[in-house]
Amino acid sequence: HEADAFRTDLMTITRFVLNEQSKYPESRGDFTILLSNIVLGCKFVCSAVNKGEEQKKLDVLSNDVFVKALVSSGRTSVLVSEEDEEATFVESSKRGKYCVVFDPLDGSSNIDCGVSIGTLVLSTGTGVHGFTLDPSLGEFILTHPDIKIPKKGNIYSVNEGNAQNWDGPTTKYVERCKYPKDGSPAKSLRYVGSMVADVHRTLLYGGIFLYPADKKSPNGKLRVLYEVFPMAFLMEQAGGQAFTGKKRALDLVPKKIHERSPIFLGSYDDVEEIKALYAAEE
Ligand code: AHM
Ligand code: MG
Repeated sequence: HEADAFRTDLMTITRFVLNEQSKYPESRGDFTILLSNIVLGCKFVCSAVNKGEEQKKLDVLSNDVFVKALVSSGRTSVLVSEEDEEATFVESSKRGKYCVVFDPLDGSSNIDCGVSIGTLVLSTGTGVHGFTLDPSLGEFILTHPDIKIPKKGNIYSVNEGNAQNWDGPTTKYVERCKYPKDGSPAKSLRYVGSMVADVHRTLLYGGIFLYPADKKSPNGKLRVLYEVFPMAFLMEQAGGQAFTGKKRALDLVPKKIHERSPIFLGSYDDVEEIKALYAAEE
């Protein structure tokens, strides 16, 4: 049966990346080795979360595991973690060619109440592919090949508690989500408060995720290197868009490692609408 063939032909994340790698004759497998160490970190986070480690410890533990796994891969030269003030420069005997920037565990305020905090989807520039950890196998298996975000969605996702401090275009956009002028149905609001979970839902169901600038945080909250860039890259690879309020998010050039930026990302048409509102302001 076709279904059985699919169930028994397991596409692990390592097999997937080796397949991709074989398309580039000059590649030497460095990325595959790097990724298998990242995957180890992801498995650790999963097991620690399931054991019910408390939040504080889990952040620190996850960061330690990622840093050690990445250094020991022998494929990295600079590590920049959301958890560490300074970048880590790998000692020369273990140095490789990759620079890795990461947030070891996103949405940590959600840990203690068991709300979702982690997903792993992968893009190496040839679409977005979703892998699910099968705990009995201890392997990430390809479950969502070539994810494409719906062109338009009916969900908006934002922390509305900040509404009193928003700028004009954001206020107008959210108002339109609730009271559409063109006769279309109002959008639904969904906000987990873990960016990984909110963006994951946006990828699969469509819609828009916003973390705008506001009077209290003129640069927004989310960090360019670990939150804005990776999610913007995934969105574009899935056929959506990511906008900062001024420009395409991937055109940002950060000046410091922990820099923040406002972000609007999601379905192509929904992001077009917010872009138009910002353009009208100028
Ligand atoms: P954190 O680094 O404290 O975990 O903050 C990052 C998280 C994101 O996952 C999420 O999108 C955002 O903060 C939610 O912020 P807020 O609570 O202001 O809505
Ligand atoms: Mg984070």
